[in-house]
This record gives sequence, structure tokens and C-alpha cells, in this order.
Amino acid sequence: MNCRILGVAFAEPIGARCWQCTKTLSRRAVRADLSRKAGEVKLHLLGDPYYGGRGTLWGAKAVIDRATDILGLVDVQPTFMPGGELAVADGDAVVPAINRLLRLFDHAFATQDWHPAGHSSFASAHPGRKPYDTIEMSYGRQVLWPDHALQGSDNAALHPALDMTKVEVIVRKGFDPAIDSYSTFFENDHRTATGLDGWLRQRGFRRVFLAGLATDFCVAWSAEDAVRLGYEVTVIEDACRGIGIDLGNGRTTLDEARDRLSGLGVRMVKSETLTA
Ligand code: VGL
Ligand code: ZN
Repeated sequence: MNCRILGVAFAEPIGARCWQCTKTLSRRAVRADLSRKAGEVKLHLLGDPYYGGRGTLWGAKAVIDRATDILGLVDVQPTFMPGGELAVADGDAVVPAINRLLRLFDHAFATQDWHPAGHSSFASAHPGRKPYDTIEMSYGRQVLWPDHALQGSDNAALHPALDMTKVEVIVRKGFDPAIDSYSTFFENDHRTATGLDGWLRQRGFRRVFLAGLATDFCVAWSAEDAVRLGYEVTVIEDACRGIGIDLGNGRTTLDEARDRLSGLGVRMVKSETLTA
């Protein structure tokens, strides 16, 4: 991965790690790079531009490699948007954000939540239970949802305003009546594969960028599996929206998801930090 600086750079490196290529850099190395005033200065990004902390290089952007990077569009379906069955607040805002991001990429894939009627993740399939209750399934804990993403329904289609030009594969998931599937790589038993890993590998993709719905469920679970499968993973937060179930301890599923992702080394960035 090449690191490139666009515009003005400011650095205060203290044995910092480049967040793109993860090399630890010495102050001297960085100064030497900065002093080279070439049109395209090769430099490392110290710190995450999103958080803007100590060591941030202002003006630094991560460069999309159009050949080996891919943008994954997670569950961009009206069923997860205002007016839908499992509405995520402001969920429709991801559509224009994703359409802008797609200009940076040559390749994209999309996922589509695709449940049969009476799916075991629906609260309505469990007498006495209500949406957002949690139950124990054979494969672990499962949140129960309102009926959503019904196969063939208009609200389960990919959003009609989504630019599908660069989408090369659509992965449907959640069609097994007995098991839910948040991740685009494995069903919730963490064993049954969707086949996407093989597709990405055979096509030579190394870095997966994710956007869509919902940050704390299908996006987070996809990101976690992608890291474990060996991809470099970036979640583009302003092109995602989360559900944020209150966990009763002052935290939400969004807080928990963010902690899990940063613990695994998933980058969480804003669209504006990316360039092609
Ligand atoms: C999702 C809950 C149930 C998601 C899908 O797309 O995040 N969440 N089904
Ligand atoms: Zn679902």
C-alpha cells in the first residue's frame, strides 16, 4: 500500500504507526519525507485522520487502490429505512453517501437480507416474544426482530436510487428459515459460509471497505469476519447508520460494536478521508 499526501502536511510523530501500512515510523524518517517537495510526496499517515489526534497529518488521505480494493454495500434496502419494517434512524442517508463513494472504486459488491416468511429471527415466530427481545438459539444468542426483508417484497429490493453500475456480485443471506445471517461471510453459526470469501480471494481483492446498514449488526459482523479472514477492513462511518439497541448499562449495541471493531484493527473513517 502506498501512502500519499495530498495538500498540506503537518506531523508530530512519536514512533507513530502509519494507519494505512501499519509501519512504525521514526521522527527522522518522517521529516526527511516531508522535506522532499516533490509533486507527489510519498509519506505515511500518522494517526487516524478521522480522530484527528496527536500525530495526525492534516490533509492526508487514504488512497483507494482501484484494482485490489472493493466497496461492500451492506443491506441498502428500504426495509431498513424510515417507513420500512425494521427502520434504522436516518437509514436512507446512506444512499447518496454511497453513490458518492462509488466514484472512488472500480469494484463493488452488495448484500441483501432475504428472509422467508416466518423466519426464526422474527419475534412473530416466537409466541410471547416481542421485537428486540433476545433468545438463545442452537447457535447462540439471537436478537428477535420485527418481520423484515421479506423475499420478493418491494422493501427487500436494493434501494432503487442506489447506483448499481459497479456492483459485480450480490450476496443474499438469511434465507435459511432456521438461522439468521448478519455477516456477509458467515451465517450466525459462524460456520456456514456464504461463498463471498472465495469470490473476493479469487478476484484478488485485499482490502474491503464497508458501508450501509446497520452499523452495529450486518456491517459490524461483516467487518469482524473480514478481518478474521485476513482482509484489511475499513468501515466508512458516515455512509452507515446503526440501530443502537439500549443495553441497559448506559451503552448501546453501537458502542459495543465500535469497541469490538477497533479491538480487531478495523479502521473507522469518514468518506472525506478517502481519495482515488
Ligand atoms: C440487519 C437485523 C436483522 C442488518 C438485518 O442489516 O443489520 N439487522 N437483519
Ligand atoms: Zn434480517
